[in-house]
Amino acid sequence: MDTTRISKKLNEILNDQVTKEANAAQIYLSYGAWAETKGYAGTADFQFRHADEERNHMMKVLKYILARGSKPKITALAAPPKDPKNLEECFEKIFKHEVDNTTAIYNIATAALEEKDYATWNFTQWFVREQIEEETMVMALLDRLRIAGGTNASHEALQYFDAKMGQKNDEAVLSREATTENP
Ligand code: OFO
Repeated sequence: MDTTRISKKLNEILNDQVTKEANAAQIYLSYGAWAETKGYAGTADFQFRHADEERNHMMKVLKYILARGSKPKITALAAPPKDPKNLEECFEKIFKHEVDNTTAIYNIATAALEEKDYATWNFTQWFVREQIEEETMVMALLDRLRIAGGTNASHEALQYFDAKMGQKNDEAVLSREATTENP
């Protein structure tokens, strides 16, 4: 008796997502290594923490495929992109990467809805929220870099930014959690 509870198509795109999350971890790892060699130890910590988060996302999708009675396929990973030129470019590339990942999550949600696979649609909602958080967090970091002077930022400003990255709480506050007392 076949107990598989996801279609072939959804199985494939969920599998692609396992690879995508693992690739994302490689990107953060490689940017972390770049940051540390440039002396940005706090930013490197941030990237390394984030590499772990991406691996956790990979595990969630992998476990979901298993839980729905199918078998995930583990594939080779892509080489990470080349090193950024500076911190601003680093976070711009990360932002683009996150938006690209959001599109991939939306594609899974859309395919799940088309198939009336509400279990998979429900599963994707955790990721939809996670992507809002990640995009919000990176946008805030880009704002801080721009305020510090962008590519013309002084060493002192970059040092301050980097020190904050080391201690940073990586969670962004979602707009749905805002109140008038705590906007
Ligand atoms: Fe997996 O959340 Fe970022 O990409």
